[in-house]
Amino acid sequence: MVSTKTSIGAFDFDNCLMNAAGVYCMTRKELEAIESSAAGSFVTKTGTLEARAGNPEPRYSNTDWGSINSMGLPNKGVDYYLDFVTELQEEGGHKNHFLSLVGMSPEETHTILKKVEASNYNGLVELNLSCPNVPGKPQIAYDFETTDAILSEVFSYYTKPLGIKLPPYFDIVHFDQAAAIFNKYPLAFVNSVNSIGNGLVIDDETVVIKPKNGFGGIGGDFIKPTALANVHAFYQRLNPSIKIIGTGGVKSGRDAFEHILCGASMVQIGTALHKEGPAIFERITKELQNIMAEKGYDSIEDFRGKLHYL
Ligand code: YRO
Repeated sequence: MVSTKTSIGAFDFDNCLMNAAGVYCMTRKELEAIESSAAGSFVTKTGTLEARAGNPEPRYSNTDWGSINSMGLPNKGVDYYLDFVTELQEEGGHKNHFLSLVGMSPEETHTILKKVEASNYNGLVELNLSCPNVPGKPQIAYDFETTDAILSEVFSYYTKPLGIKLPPYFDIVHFDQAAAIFNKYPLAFVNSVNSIGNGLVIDDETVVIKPKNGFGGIGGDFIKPTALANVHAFYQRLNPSIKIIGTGGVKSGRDAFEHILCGASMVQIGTALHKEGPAIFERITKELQNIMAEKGYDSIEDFRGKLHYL
């Protein structure tokens, strides 16, 4: 039988497929549904220091090809998610998990990470770098000076396994510059990609989501080529100790196979999970296993990163 097991740092997972942050991960109930599905793990909705209601609805819309969202970071506050993953850790016998978090400012990010450092939670943390810094500046991950400063500060006090969630980059020089910064730090992983920012979807003559006059992050079919390029660009550039999580445009076993071929050790599902629900993990796992069996691969390490070039 072919296996889709994987690992990130010291953490093992029976399956490389899991949810992407923001989808099916707001409440304990949703997280429990991922936990009891065929997924290998879950990541929580990005938690901020205080709970947030997020933007006015409608703030998420499905399209034929994917989705657009401007949720505005609704979440129950980082303590809610930290308490839950710590509870599961201490109970034992559960999967390993990812706690996603970010502050509404670099100061708040450090406050949260110091809280996690001081807690009993020893699992993985995913720091969402697609977040506001100061008005008039781009999101943190598009401001390399700020990214470097935040990571430098974080690793002066944070000793537990930490990775970063990245927006897509679109220029080779940006891949080079970003990777040079990430390679300075003991990151457990980078996760590429968050939604492609600030798209606009129109139905007849009207936008489909209320916030930002309809502008929002794009997910689904159109983002797969961008996601694969980001996964492979970082796979080519990062220290081998920094694992890659591939996210973007995954709705079939073939899509997951391509992310792994580009170097992904774990593959996350967002838009398609939102459409199909947690039963998607069993379907895509079977599809991936079938492709692997046809090709004679026993484990994802047999083909991970082994993309062929012309
Ligand atoms: O709107 C969101 O909560 C959201 N949507 C995404 O597609 N990606 C994200 O990282 C987030 C949270 C962060 C932010 C976009 C609100 C700054």
